[in-house]
Amino acid sequence: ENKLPVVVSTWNHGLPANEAAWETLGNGGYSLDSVEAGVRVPEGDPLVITVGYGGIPDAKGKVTLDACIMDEKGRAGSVTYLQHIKHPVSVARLVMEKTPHVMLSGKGALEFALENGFEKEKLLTPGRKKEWKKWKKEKRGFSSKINIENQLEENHDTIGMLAIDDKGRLSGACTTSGMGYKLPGRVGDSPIIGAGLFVDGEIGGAVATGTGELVMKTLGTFLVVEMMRSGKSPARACEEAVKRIARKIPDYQNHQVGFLALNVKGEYGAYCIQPGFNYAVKTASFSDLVDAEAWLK
Ligand code: SD4
Repeated sequence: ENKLPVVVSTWNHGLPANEAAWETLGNGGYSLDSVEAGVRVPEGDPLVITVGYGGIPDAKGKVTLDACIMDEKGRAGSVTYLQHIKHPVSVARLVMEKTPHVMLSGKGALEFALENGFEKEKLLTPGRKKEWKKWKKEKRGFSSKINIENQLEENHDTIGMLAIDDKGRLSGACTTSGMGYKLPGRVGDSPIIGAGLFVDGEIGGAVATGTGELVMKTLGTFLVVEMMRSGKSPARACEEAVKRIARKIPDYQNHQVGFLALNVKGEYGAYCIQPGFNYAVKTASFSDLVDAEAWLK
């Protein structure tokens, strides 16, 4: 039985994102086009408060975005600290395809986007602005710790997406507004190749979500792909990356990190620190949300 194509992506907002990806993937299209189209859905949705337009701002009230993309040939593009652009993943793709570089940051990334026809938009929505003002007034400060009661401060909803098309080409994308109320200038794991996303077209790919600092310190998705290279299933490879965090980072119990992986056979799996991380899967015969296994029960 042919398992391809397959698309997987993080969290509930992965469901509509997968649907958008499937328009390409289900019609014999290229996985790179499908992941870009897929993650553009939460980027453009103001109700998704952790990605793109309508994302939670930094401590100064600025929405600053991180995104990256990687294809089956190992090509990669990334933007960090990008402001005013609704679809950072598409800018990341242009960095990959039109420049000799991998990563553009801040003002340079914005200039590059504007020169390539992207429009400057206001990304801070009235709702997010109101909450940011309240946060400032209450002097609550920044916390990346897991907070089950207050979803707004939990901040764990980056979208990472991996897809393999019917020709066996595997691509991935990751895009986020980062941790809410972060220090201005902070960049997380999401735009860093090998941290928030890694793809090896001969093996598989992985994406990360959660407290980016933990993922950056362990180069989580690179590790997941290397574990799959050495023969582990996607879920067991993700488990190894979570265990690495547990071994190396003293207060990891206060944080959430989830890894999601897909291999070139179309097999997928996930693992996270805390219960509560889920992901969306779509194949020709299946579309649903799946709860990831957790290290802490
Ligand atoms: C970051 N990993 O910037 C991102 C945050 C997030 O789901 O929301 N992840 O650290």
